[in-house]
Amino acid sequence: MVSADESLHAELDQQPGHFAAQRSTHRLPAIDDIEGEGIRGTADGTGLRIAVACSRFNGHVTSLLLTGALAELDRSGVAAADRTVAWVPGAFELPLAAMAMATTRRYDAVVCLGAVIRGETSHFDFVAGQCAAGIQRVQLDMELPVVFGVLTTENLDQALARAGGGLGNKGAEAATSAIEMANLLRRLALAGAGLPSNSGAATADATGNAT
Ligand code: INI
Repeated sequence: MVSADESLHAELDQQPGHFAAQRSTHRLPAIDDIEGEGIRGTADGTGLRIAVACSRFNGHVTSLLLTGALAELDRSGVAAADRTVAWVPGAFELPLAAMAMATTRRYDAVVCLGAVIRGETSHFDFVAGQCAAGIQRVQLDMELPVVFGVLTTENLDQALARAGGGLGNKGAEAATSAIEMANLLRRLALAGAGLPSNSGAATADATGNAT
């Protein structure tokens, strides 16, 4: 049985230059494979400073997300000295840790990693909902990319599939998104499109590269 997601990818793969290269490890298309007009954040992490907040709850899943995220930061050129990993008890605590790290203005983006797996109570809904809302709030309030690398699944198998199993690694995707958004914000600032108060973040030259 082919899922709607898989058939969408199959359809997009028919288009020249689109998507196929990145499918084996990521479910996001590679930024370089998107054609046409528009301002984009590059996938180059050189010079970027990235914070990661990771939940200990469901740690056998979140440690896989973290491994994926760190490997992706390495691959993208983010130096080990330019990243910080902070552990929190559960996904509910991710927004506060993200806020604390964003407040330092030392980072170009924050990646939040967690795994909320539905149990038999409504706890899942509160934890997942407040985690997502809190992360979005930090991102908008702090005018800094704060990426939602939190799995919200019905069961453990679904979580493992998205933590380096058959459906890629959401932690790696989150790292990719953080780099892209950090670079995009630099370019938008250069283009005069706003976020003037984010002055504590690293500066960039006309290409969006770190200076
Ligand atoms: N935290 C998670 O990260 N994932 C879960 O699946 C989860 N469930 O299901 O309970 C969970 N709960 C803990 C929560 O995040 C807080 O740490 C706790 O409530 C203390 O504030």
